Amino acid sequence: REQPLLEDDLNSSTTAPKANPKPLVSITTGSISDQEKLQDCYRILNQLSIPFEKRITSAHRTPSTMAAYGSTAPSSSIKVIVAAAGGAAHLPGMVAAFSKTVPVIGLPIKPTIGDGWDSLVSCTNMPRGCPVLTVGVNNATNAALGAARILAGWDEGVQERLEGYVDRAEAESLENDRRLQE
Ligand code: RP5
Repeated sequence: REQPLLEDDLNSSTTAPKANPKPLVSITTGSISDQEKLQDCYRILNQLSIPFEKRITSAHRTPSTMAAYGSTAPSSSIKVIVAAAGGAAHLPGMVAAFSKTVPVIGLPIKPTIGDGWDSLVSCTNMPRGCPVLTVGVNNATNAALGAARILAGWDEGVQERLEGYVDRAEAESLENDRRLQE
């Protein structure tokens, strides 16, 4: 797992987030068994002070709940959905179908059988008209940063904190390069 970034940048933020804000990002997994793979996503959203909610809505076990979840998203505070599932990963596509206008980031989870290719193509091979913006298998970091980039388009506070995160990551990489050459 990556080391935490951004603590100093958060402290220097001039656009403070509100206390107890409504969630801007909703993260749904298909199963409780996916939760351990989502930890980097939760950590980064917390670092960026982006309010989010966690759900478990299964396209197969709780299809009615999943449909209601997707259908009500456009009229809620939610601006981005991260949908994570493994194997027969129908959840991201079905949530995208029901939510109609909300950007859905698909996070393919590596299943217990296979390397996650099935999860990946389940997210990417959507029919025209119903996009799932897909990150790499188990790449919860990029799911969080992708959501942050979408929000940064209209939220100056998120933009500021995300810039801090990216700048810190660049500084860390340059420092690693310098140490390697010592
Ligand atoms: C998918 O099936 C879930 O997203 C999970 O990745 C996979 C296996 O689920 P469990 O059988 O572990 O609950 O729906």
